[in-house]
Amino acid sequence: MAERLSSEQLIELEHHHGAHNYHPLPVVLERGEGVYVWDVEGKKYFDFLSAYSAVNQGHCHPRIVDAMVDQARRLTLTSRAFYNDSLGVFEKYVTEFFGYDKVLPMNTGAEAVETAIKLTRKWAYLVKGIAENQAKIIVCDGNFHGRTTTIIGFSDDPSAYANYGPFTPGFIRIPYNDIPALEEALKDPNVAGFLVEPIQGEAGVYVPAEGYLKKAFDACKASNVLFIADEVQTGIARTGKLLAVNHEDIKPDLIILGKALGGGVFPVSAVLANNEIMLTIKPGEHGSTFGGNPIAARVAIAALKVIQDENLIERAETLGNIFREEIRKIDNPMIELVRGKGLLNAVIIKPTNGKEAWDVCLKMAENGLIAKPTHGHIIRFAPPLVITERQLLEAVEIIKKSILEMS
Ligand code: IF1
Repeated sequence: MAERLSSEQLIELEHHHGAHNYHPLPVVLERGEGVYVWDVEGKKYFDFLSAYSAVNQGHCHPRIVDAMVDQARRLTLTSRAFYNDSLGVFEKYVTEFFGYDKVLPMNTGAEAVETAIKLTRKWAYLVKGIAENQAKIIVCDGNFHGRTTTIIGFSDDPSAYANYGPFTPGFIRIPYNDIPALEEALKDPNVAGFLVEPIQGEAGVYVPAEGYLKKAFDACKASNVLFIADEVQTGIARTGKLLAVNHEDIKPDLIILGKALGGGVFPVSAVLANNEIMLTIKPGEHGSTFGGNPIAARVAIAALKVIQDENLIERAETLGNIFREEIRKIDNPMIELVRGKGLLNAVIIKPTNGKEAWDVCLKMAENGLIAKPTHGHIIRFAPPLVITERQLLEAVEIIKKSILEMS
């Protein structure tokens, strides 16, 4: 039996042998099931991060794990040089599930965002008729779309872009949730697309004003500009609708999916679009070794079936309302406000007595719930959507207890 290493020993291994590109909470996990995870010492926690919304269906969902294992025993990877018996089945399923003509499968969210950028530029030159290399894409302050050099190039977060230049040209950044700023930017005839998160996750679950998405969509359509929704984090039922854009009456030209499309077990991402946009890319003009592989295809079908069969959209809506209502009842100066949609929520923590969000997260971990701060003073709370009301209320008690123990 291999020697069991302690949390401290495992943390030391990562510190010594791994890049220091993260600063994790000092919790070392070894098992996950549904809403729970266990550390190597056997301590049980509620997972309230869900791997940043990639584990919407709960840890190690049996149907999704079975789909992965069954396929892995039969055929794992063919590349796209040949056909296989899974990709077309997935493509039919996912395009009908979301209501688009076609899908371009990739692996990570950033790859899907890059794919959407390339599709938008192809469409700009081949359909809209913008002059070669002049296409521009509008993005928003506070955006987070991934970590590639092109994507960080249009970020306004120094920790994302500092000392990584030079960057890809062709992006215009405007304030989020600001229609006049968008209308002004849309006057540029070389604008091809508007890339936006329906709710800004990393920015601290920034929910735009009611009607913002519809007004933005209409403004884009009036200027023959593509509306590109990044639903990598907000999609797949997380905000109480199948897609966060479904809270308003719009149909984006491109939908970017990732994270929970892979059911928390396998990297699966995709871009959905109709033929006029999707067919601008011809054979050999874009691709990926693992994009659309048989395991990803079978896992994604199972991941979406679980969303449907277990009514996770309605559950996120109902339990999200309960969560925000219960947190708002906590009468404590550390809790400035709670905001979100469905089970994508964030609590703004007011530093008090020298304690801040990080300290609250350490205390919650002690009390059996893991979550992580973003931008210093905001704690994101995003449990797997399979959480029950009783479990949610139990978790709220842990949050309340931890806050009260802070002061
Ligand atoms: C990290 C943040 C969240 C995303 C949206 C694309 C991607 C992401 C809206 C790229 C990824 C992840 C990345 C991960 C932490 C997490 C994150 F804090 F970084 F910003 F969720 F808010 N679009 N978000 O949220 O998808 O390539 O990672 O599969 O980089 O630390 P990816």
